[in-house]
Amino acid sequence: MKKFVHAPLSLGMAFSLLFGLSGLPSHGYAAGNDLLLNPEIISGSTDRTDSGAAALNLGDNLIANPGFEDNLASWTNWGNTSSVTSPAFAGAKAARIASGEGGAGQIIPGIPSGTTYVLSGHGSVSAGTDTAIVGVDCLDANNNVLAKNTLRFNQTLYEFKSTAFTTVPGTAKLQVYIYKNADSGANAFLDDLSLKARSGVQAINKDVKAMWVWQETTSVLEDSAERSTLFQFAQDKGVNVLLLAINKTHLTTYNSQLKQFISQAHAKGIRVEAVSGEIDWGLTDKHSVGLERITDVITFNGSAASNEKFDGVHQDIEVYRNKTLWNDNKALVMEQALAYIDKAKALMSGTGMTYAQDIPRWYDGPEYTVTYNSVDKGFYKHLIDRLDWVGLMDYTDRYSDGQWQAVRDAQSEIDYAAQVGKKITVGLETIDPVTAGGDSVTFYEEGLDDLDRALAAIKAHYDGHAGFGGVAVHSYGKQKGNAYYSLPVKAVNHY
Ligand SMILES: [Ca+2]
Ligand SMILES: [Ca+2]
Repeated sequence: MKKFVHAPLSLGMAFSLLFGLSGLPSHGYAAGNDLLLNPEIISGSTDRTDSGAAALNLGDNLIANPGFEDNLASWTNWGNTSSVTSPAFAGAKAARIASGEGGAGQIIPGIPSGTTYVLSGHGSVSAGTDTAIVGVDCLDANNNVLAKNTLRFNQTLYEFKSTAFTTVPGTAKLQVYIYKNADSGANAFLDDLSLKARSGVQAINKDVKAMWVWQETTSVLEDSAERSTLFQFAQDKGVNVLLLAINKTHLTTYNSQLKQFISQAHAKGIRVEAVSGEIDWGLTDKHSVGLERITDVITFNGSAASNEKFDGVHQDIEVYRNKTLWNDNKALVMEQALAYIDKAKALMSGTGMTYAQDIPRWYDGPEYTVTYNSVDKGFYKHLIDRLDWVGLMDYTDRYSDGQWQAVRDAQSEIDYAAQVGKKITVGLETIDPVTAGGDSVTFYEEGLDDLDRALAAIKAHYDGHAGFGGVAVHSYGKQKGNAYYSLPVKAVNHY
């Protein structure tokens, strides 16, 4: 049963708890920055959604009829394959490969060599002794197979998997296929497949899948095995934006490791943003603390080669959590939080990085309006106006009336973002219910199957919406064992 609890738990709360429990240091503080005292710099009016850095994207889906909604149209049936209505992952239909060996394929011509593609899809089996496979072969002009890449599924509920590969020399075509060996005679199910060309580093657009990484930063900088584990996990889950918690030590003591980490991520098409934030950084007397962190990142980027630079600064400053001040005078707190962003944007101007913050899903409520710069409107609108993009903490596992609540709760923010040329990235929560502040906040008990359905529903609902900047998952959580990294395929299925 879902609890219908209004629980505005924050990233920061989870962050503080995680750091507190792990005994890791919080962010270092230091004195203010004189740059910000120059009023000419504090314009706050310049919108820069395009950082000017290598901004990249995925191409169109090259697979025809990728969700089997048109049965097996465009697919060549290699045997034992049909379309079924249950279990479908998305839409009304999926492909089933019945007991015995079988599969279906399609050939995509006009493929250059040396190009990177991302293959992803959802798969399941009727018995875990069998394996459902989605594959893509590099073919030469004569249909000889030059290289193979596969995704393998062994769970009885749908899983999402992803991999990236680069076409080998001589490639002229790709053959994408679904397949099952004879094995145990179980059924394999495949749905919602995708094959897209990738170039450069992920931009903030509908193809984003972001993931916050909090307490693992030091270990992934120090330990090559931990770093490989993170990169492999990102590839498997299709994560192409890492929101990496960064403190002063990471920028200085681990300077060379951090540069190496970023360049390795970029080589995989992954965007990397430097995350920091405390709840009081939005208050006037603490503005200098948050701004100093931005300056530290700008300094770091200034000493880095082009492929070693952060792509953005991302701050998690949830001013509503200054509870006494917030309850006493919300308008004042909101004004100070907006003034902070104006200073931050001025500081970021010309750096080539984006500036983003995370906001809770309920900021669009009618009680959160404020007059700022003589304009009276919703706090969330003022925020979206100023930020290059926004991570929406759309933390609810609720499903009713045929839709995920998270889809509905992102609508007004995404609609407004489209009006002002910004992007909203819709985040879901996976950390344990105790840390999250309630089981209805997180997909922890529901597991991967429901999480992936909710993520897919968000992408499907907002596909093509100008204000949609993809999805996000909070958070990696390997070190604590309480979040995405260790999320089971299914604990309790609420769907
Ligand atoms: Ca489908
Ligand atoms: Ca839950």
